[in-house]
Amino acid sequence: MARVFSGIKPTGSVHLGNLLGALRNWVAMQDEADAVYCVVDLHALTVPHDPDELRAATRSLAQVLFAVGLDPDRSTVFVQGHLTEHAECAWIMECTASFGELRRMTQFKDKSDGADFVSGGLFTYPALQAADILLYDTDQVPVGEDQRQHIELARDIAVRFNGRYGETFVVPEAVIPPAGARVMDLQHPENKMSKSDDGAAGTILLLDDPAAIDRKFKRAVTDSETEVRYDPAGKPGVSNLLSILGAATGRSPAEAAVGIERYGDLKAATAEAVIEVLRPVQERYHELAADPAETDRLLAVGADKARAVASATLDRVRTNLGLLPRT
Ligand code: ATP
Ligand code: LTN
Repeated sequence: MARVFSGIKPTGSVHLGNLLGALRNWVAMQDEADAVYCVVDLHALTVPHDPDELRAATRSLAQVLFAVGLDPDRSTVFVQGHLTEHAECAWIMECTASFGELRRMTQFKDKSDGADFVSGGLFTYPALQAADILLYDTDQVPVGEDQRQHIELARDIAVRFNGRYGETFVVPEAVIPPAGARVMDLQHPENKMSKSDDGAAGTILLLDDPAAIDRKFKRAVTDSETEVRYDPAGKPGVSNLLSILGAATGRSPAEAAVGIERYGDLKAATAEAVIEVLRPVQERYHELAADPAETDRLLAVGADKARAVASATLDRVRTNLGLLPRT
């Protein structure tokens, strides 16, 4: 069975784009692959943060992952900072990547441009991500298009390390979902729905109540025509609603359009479908949130499973690198 690994950062709130574009796929892969999923809290340290908020966001994101259907018996779900192996391996990855490679990462350029404080960690972020992936002998990494460059770097690091020190790492590949899996902002349908627009009218949060969801869809931007038709270039707002309605009801956007004549009906149908998709997720989330000790227990089980794999890989890495064995 192929090993699949992916990670999600505990910053901002999980939204409908994360669910339909990524997390649903994570759930589906539990049955097809040996799936390992990680809440990457160490990656959240690259920018200044509040410790209480990080602690709460990390646990809450884990609860979201369990609530959407990740099953600790069928996959491994853990918190990156619970293992020492990730930070240790990241140093070795930093010494295997070149300065030039790290400097070419567009996410670093985007996030550092104009920032008051740029941490060293923001620069070496992709080396930690390579450690995440390579520690698990990962075959496939499901991510959004924006992460492709980081996965390419992880591949290059694996190939270089294997060439210098002998076969050590599996060379992973990115699995990018089709463009249809992209959920756009309801107010600015030319941009993807994003965590960075937390709370904004264009973002449906996973924990929004039905009234908020209804209101956000009612106010969604459409266009001055009246025809309900799937045409992402010509009608981005209407097409986004059709994609969401289709994804929420297991149909294509064009199928979702059948029988809907007016924009008002499209908005109402989409809101209803999204509310129905989110209802059971929210119920499970609130149950889990009421019992944080149970979440922590599940995460401890996940960390033990993850450590068994990661520590074996890291032992191999240390030996092949020529680090003196610990006795
Ligand atoms: P930010 O806005 O801070 O970049 P984000 O909302 O893009 O955050 P990430 O943590 O970068 O969220 O992404 C988690 C996963 O969700 C990734 O696999 C990403 O591709 C996916 N994802 C994020 N936004 C969308 C979207 N609008 N549509 C589909 N998938 C998305
Ligand atoms: N950088 C990713 C999150 C991430 C990740 C990973 C994804 C950290 N480590 C390993 C896949 C595999 C992001 O910002 N979405």
